[in-house]
Amino acid sequence: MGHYKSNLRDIEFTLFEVLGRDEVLGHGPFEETDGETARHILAEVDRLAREDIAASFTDDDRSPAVYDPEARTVTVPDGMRTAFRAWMDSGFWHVGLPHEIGGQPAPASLVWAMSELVLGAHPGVYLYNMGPSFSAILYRLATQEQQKVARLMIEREWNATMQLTEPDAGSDVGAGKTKAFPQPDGTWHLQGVKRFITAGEHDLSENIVHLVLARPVGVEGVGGPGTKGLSLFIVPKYLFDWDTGELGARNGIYATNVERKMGIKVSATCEMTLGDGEPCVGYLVGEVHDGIAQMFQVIEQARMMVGTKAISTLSSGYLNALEYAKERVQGADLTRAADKTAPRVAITAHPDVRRSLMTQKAFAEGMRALVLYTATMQDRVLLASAAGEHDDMAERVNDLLLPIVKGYGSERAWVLLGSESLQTLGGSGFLQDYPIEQYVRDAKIDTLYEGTTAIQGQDFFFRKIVKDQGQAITWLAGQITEFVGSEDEDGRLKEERALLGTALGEAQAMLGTMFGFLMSANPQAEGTDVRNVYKVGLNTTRLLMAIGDVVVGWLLLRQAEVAQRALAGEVSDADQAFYTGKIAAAQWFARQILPRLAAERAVMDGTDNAVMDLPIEAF
Ligand code: ST9
Repeated sequence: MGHYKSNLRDIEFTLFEVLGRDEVLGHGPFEETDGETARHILAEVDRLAREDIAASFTDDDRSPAVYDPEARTVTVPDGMRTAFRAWMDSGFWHVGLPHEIGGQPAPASLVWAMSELVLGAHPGVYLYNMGPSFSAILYRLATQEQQKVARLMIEREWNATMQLTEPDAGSDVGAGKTKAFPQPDGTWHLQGVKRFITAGEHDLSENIVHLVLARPVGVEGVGGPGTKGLSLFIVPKYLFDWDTGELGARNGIYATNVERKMGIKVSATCEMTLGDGEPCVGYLVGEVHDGIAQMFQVIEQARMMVGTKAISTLSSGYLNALEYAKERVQGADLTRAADKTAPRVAITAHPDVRRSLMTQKAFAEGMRALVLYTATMQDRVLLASAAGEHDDMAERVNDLLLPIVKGYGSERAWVLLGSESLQTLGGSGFLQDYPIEQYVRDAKIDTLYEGTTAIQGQDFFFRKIVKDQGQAITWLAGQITEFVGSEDEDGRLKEERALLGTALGEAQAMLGTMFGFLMSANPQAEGTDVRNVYKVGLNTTRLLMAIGDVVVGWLLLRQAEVAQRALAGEVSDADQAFYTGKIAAAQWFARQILPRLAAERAVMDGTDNAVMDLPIEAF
């Protein structure tokens, strides 16, 4: 048995029974992907993920990609090559891409469900396969001529990278120094060094299309300071014939180092040097110098991907822990602890193990629902766009939820993997005989790349709530309030609804406190102190986590309600257990997790600037 334990039953339950995806599958732009096809795809991807894709996950960690500093090349291990090939040959990566570039349009919810399976089985396969999703974004942003590049990326299976980060420009992308010099033929020559570039160099595809942010030089009106002065360029590894895709000269962009990392070791994290001694040719994306906004279309996909990866890893971590716990016999039942002759029991009999397993289950399944619910907002956006309309609220709610998926999802997953999933195995969890130590190492990056948790917290409050003037958060709170006020069939979830209502109230009060801090920092108002903005900054991550808990608690209860209805009818033994577990997980979360928000609120209420006033020497 491979390391990866998927949960297709829960994916299908969430997609079809809870989120009603049959309503969109097979309709409008998704005509060729109906419900039956979607189920078939999921079953096939699930099998492929567990068997072929997961096969080299461990070996690829132990013998990662090899960098040759002389040739400046990266060779991936054979296992990775085989797993990657299995995914490419399956053709399923076409699902969700537009027709115009050779794809099969499908709802984003289906695509993210598929993504969960691949990311859980072997994140490296996904990280070396950014070409398709980036080509779809490029197609949207490109000129007609450049759209040929997007098509070639699909046709010839070219990989892609996103290049923002530099040695002195990490979270602060606007500090980037890479320059772009205009050329008489309309191209640009780029010069600079990019850092932490995922899959920047490798031997899995004949060409790599790098999407690079750089600052134009010597052109009036563009190239100013900060993120707004950045433009986006297509920078291929090999120049090519834009009509046939035939490769030409090597372009001046090289991997000049590959990092040694704690996790996801198979994914080559490269330092890229551009235009050092030979020209690095780039093509401005579209006809506008609007690099940061363009790049954020890529970043949004990537943030969703990171959250999905983390959550998928937690789910497999939980299921591995569960399997171990069912088999591991240790100690007597607590009721007979004093009796040294009492029979030894499986550790699932021990209360603390039960606590841990149910906590893992509730978070893993609740956060899966969070990912898929967020994806339904993307479905709405796609449907509206196909009808020539614009679903403003779906866009806003998707934007609001992205930092929760990424920031909250990765934090909760990484902590739970270490503190609960690995812990369930006791000392064995620390061994490389089991996959969880690798999961912990591989999942840590999810709280870091694509914007750290601190960045997600700031994005959530300042951009997705304040700049949005609270529109999306008000809509979402309205949905939750409506649910709290409704009744389930037999009143079994009454107490949990009330707990959700209380937690929502705590979160709303926290939001009020944050606005209070912000207003008291307004330099334009009288009697304020600009340093009060620190009080906001001290609490943005807390708010993100609190609202994440409320949304997950709500989605779990929605699932429980569906399970309750199903149990009222005839169900198989397997479904009886499944639905019973869904209700139990929702109740557990409502009773064990949501009440903690009261403490978070109290901590926030008591915020002062003492820690900011402290001289740094006192730390
Ligand atoms: C990295 C590599 O870490 C990791 C590789 C992972 C691999 C990726 C794989 C991807 C796979 C994808 C799979 C797809 C699957 C298929 C799916 C198909 C369905 N939202 O606030 P301002 C824009 S890479 C949107 O003033 P500062 C906006 O244009 C490195 N846009 O910021 C805005 O203008 P305006 C990752 C946003 O103070 C402008 O930026 N690095 C958003 O100038 C300026 O905004 C990072 O993630 C947003 N949330 O700069 C950087 N935010 O306001 C982290 C900003 O007029 N740092 N814009 O609209 C940050 O995010 C900073 O907050 C900052 C600050 C750079 C934005």
